[in-house]
Amino acid sequence: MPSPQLLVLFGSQTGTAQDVSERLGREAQRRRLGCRVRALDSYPVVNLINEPLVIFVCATAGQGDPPDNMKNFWRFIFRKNLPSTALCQMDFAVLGLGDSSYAKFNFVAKKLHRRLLQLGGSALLPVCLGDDQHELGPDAAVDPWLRDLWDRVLGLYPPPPGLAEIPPGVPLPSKFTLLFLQEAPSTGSEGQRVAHPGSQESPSESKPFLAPMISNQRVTGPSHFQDVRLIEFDISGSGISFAAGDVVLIQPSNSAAHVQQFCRVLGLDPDQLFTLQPREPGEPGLGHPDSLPSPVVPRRSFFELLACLSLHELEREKLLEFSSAQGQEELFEYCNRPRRTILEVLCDFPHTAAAIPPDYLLDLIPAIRPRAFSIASSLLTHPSRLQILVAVVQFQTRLKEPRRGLCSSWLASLDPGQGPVRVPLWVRPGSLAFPETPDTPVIMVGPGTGVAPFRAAIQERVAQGQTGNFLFFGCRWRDQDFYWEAEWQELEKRDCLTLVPAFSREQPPALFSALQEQKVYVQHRLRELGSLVWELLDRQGAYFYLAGNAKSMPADVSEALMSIFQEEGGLCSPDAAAYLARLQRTRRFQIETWA
Ligand code: 2AM
Repeated sequence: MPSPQLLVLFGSQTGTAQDVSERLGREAQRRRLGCRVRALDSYPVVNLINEPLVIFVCATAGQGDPPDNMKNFWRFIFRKNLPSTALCQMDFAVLGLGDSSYAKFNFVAKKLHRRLLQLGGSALLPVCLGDDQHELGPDAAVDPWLRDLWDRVLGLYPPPPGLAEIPPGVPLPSKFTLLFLQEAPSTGSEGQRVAHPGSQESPSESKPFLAPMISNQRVTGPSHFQDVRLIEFDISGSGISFAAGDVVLIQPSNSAAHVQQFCRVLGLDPDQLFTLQPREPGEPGLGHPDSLPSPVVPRRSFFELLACLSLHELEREKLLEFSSAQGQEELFEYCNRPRRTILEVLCDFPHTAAAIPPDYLLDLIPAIRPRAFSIASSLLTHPSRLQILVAVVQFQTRLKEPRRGLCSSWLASLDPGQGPVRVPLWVRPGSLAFPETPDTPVIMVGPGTGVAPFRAAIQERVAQGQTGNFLFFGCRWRDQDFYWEAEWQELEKRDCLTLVPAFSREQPPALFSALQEQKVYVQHRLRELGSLVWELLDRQGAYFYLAGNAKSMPADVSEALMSIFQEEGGLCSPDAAAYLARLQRTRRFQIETWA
């Protein structure tokens, strides 16, 4: 094993940072450098003091936050008592992945770079600022940075004499070995991977709880454009507990139709059980083809490996083009823009697909990531139950076949009326926290499925006798997508809730089609009730919450608040901005948005 061993540590939210890290691992292997690739939180951070060479690959999530799988590392590395020489033996480089349309662009990578310098580390290169907004995606910044990185690393640690680089067209050995099975393992890895009712441990990603689905009900009217589901799970005996604002993570599966198609294109027998065993300990293994991941947009690394494995001249040529630096624009047009799935790409390269050695499947295709949903019910009103509100994601691209969200479509397809259905899930704290005092008012703004966490909060607060619950809810039509209307009315009758609805499409049709601004949104209702909002915030110390679709709604609502502060509070514009910033700093203004 060549020395020193390179360590690549990643913090990844959507999988891009992991993908780039794995690419680094492959490039190291081609250069005959020993390399380990690990998620930051699965690496024992105290061992960093012995590492000579570390590349950190970090995404920045939402509002400048570190991704979930580096949160523990993040807390540790910023401890005040770490000596300034802690990492003086380490050469490091930080590769950031971010989105320049967010204010805190690559915040995590920049802050980490500074911190590693403070702790005595030596930077091999300036921090790399990968940008999702770049028309060629993050690779536009990552490619040249990686070239510089390898120059620096090989300058410091030249490869052993006589060992040439493995050229790009030659496949690296697969990370897994294939083992055919006669029958499903009863106590194998799959059996141990689920949390059993009554177990002491609370369910987690490595041990999800298989929750029985109790109901799956469409809550939008028949003529509504969107299929939205209220889904209820039984969590009795799971050890799962949660409070308002928490989120549930759900591990979806591929649809049976996709699995069948996948097996067909690859020439796999769907009834043949096999397992892929990691050559190195620490890699996850998978069993039945049902577990194979599917509709995600394949990345460049996928094309690189596919090109190496292809035996068909024409297909190989095209795949090589897609995996080259010059081919990135074309790859973007082919793959990212229409959001083509791995399965569709495999169908486009049938000769290559049919010849993929099965032991390469997990090198080629990433595991399906769990999806997070705001919990929409409270244990105080629905003991042993967990409810979510799911909009079934469906959109049209230039491809004829409509694009479907993997998790929401899978959930929608499950019908507990036809027989028992179990869904792997676990919960984690969300970013919303509600005041515990009995009479602090809360103003909640949640258009569409953004109302989900507020239903949990309202149920919890009403059950605890907390007063001052104000909900601004936005939907298109009173009779199509007004979730939980009867429940809200009941609470209003009991004086437990003030509901302010905003119907965006109930204006006279002539006016509506002529004037977009005739739409009534939650921010319009906020402005209308500006003096009440100001009174609640400024005099009564209210908390303000915002949840929902991340597009322009959060900015529009913040703008409405700013004008309320000016009109009702008499503040000038900079003071209104400072007022809003103070609310955010003191956690009296909290946001949870999703794409
Ligand atoms: P629309 O679809 O009629 O434009 C839930 O999706 C509700 O949020 C719908 O009534 C939707 O209206 C509305 N909505 C869309 N964009 C919004 C924005 N920028 N701010 C507030 N509400 C918005």
